[in-house]
Amino acid sequence: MERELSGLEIAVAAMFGVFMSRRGPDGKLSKDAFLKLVKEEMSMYDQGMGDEMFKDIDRNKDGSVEFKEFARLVATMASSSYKILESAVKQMENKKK
Ligand SMILES: [Ca+2]
Repeated sequence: MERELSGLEIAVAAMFGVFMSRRGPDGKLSKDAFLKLVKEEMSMYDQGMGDEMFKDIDRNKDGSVEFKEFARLVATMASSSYKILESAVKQMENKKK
C-alpha cells in the first residue's frame, strides 16, 4: 500500500511537475520556455525582468535551465515572498471554511 504524501512532499512534486511539463527533449528549460514560465506562472514578478532572471538562474551558463537551477529559483522565490505566501495560505484556509 502506498503511504500518503505529506504536504511538503506534495509541494515538491508539484514544483517538479511544472518543470517536467515545460522541459524540452534535452530535459532542460530553454530560455524561451523559461521566459514563458515567468509570464504564465510567476505573475508576481516584473515581466521585464525575465532576461535578467534567466542570466541569474543559469548558473552554469549553458543557455538552459536544468532541474537543480529551477529548484534553486523556487527556493529563492519562497524565501523572498514570505508575506505573499502567508497571505496566500490565509486565503486557502478561508476558502476551506
Ligand atoms: Ca544552466
